Amino acid sequence: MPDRTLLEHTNAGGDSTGSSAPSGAQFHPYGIASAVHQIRSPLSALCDRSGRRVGVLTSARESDNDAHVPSGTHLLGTLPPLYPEWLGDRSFCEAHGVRFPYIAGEMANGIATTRLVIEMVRAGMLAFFGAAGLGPATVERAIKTLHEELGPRGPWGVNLIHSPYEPALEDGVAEILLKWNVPRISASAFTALTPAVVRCAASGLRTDRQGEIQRPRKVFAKVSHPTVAERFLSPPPRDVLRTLVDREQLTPTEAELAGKIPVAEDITVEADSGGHTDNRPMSALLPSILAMRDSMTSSFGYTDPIRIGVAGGLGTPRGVASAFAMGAAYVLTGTINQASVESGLSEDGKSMLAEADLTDVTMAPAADMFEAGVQVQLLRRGTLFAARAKQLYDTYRAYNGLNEIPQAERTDLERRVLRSSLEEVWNEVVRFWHERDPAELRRAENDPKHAMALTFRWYLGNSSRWAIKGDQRRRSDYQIWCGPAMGAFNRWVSGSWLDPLRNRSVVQIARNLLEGAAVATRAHQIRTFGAPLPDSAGNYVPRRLV
Ligand code: FMN
Repeated sequence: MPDRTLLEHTNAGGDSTGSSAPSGAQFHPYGIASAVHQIRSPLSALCDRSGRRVGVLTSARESDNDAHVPSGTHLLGTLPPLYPEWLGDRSFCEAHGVRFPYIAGEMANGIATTRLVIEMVRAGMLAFFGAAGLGPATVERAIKTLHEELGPRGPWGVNLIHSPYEPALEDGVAEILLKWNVPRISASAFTALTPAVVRCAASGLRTDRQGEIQRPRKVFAKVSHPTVAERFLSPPPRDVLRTLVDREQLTPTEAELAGKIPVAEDITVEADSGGHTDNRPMSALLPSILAMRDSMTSSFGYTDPIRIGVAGGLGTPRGVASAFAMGAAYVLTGTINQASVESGLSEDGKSMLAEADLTDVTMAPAADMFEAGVQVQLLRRGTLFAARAKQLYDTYRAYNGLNEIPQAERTDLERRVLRSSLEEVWNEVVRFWHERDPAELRRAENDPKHAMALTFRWYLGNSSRWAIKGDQRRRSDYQIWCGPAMGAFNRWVSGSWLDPLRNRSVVQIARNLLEGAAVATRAHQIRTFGAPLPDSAGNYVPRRLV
């Protein structure tokens, strides 16, 4: 456990007011720890005459430190003020008109609500509305709200998720994003570049008077694999551009300009995260993609910077600090925002997340790519969803149709998992797909295995909705996407101001993470001078930040 007394003492030194009480030289570990938290003041490292004791001196101005070096000590070096705003790549804040290099990521089915996006943008951060899984009409309503509340050009965005099984849906959402000229689009789950995502990146491209290519909107790409990163770091494939010109969805000029620039200039590298994830460690993935960015920038001769951000596993200030230290231009969080006041998840679901520890997560079959065996990471504690979804997947693998399932297994599925007869579920499946895409039903008529997949996907799709609605009758079936960041976050905030769910606004979560990341960064800087820091000096206790 961190030393709370020390933390309360040290936290008192730095806050968002920018206070910078001048103080004398500190050689005692507790005094040094206190100086660590005065991140907005310059800090000098000193050495005594023996050359063995290292201490620090903080003051309002860097020049003061030079003037006040106590006799008998000499200056090792001076650190400038450190603001959370400066942790990432300055070009990120400039390009997107935000104060902080921080994004609240999209969460499907509107769990990342319009309210969540609005709060983040008003606090100087970027956020994406969770459009995946929603019908085009709902997505359009949300865009209208964001337009009205935040203006047409504000730093808000919407997710465009690749839908390999429903290409018409992907095209339909892209059409709406373009119709409303949504200023930022987060493209995710793409393995190859589809016409929909290329159209979003290229439509409206033009040159200004200086001949520079101007983008009317910015596409972010979320990637967890180097080959996908490579596609977004390249100009779009020629054949896709040609198709779009033939369909009159791009002009020849737009296609020509698109051929000179990368599809995306903001690439979010996603490590082990909640929801869809390859469970890759950030420390392996990020350096590889940073190197790829550098070599592709040089080989294509790009002149504008390409920013690489990081998502996955971020739930503590030290985690965020490590992402920036590794070279992330910005950070993006997901899981921890699902338990925020503004999230669309039910209060019941949020309270389950608040109980989660690091290892209370598991992988289970995904609703959208069930047949392909794709899995998502989700909460294990307090719900039996993962075990039940795996049972459905095993059954799907074992038989060619519902009729082949032996009676005992069928009864077990109906009683324990579906809690409905297979016939009742099938009737609901027919109603749903009749509205959404009747072609699925036609396919199921001729393919009993597909009919079985649709039936089982009924459970996987509804289990998310039960969690969102907080349907107590199906509590043990809640499907709540969640990564290890949740447990890390809960441990960090335990007993602090951010512990109660009512205080976990998405903005306070972000501001505290960034403030704490600046403290952790400062502690690291001071450590490199050889100052005797107490172990917990870089810890930060959450508080209400204004
Ligand atoms: N990412 C997407 O690109 N599209 C989504 O629809 C989507 N839905 C999500 C829903 C939930 C409940 C969660 C927890 C994550 C979702 N994500 C989605 C991923 C997040 O946007 C973000 O990239 C990820 O959560 C970051 O990792 P973390 O969970 O460790 O914070």
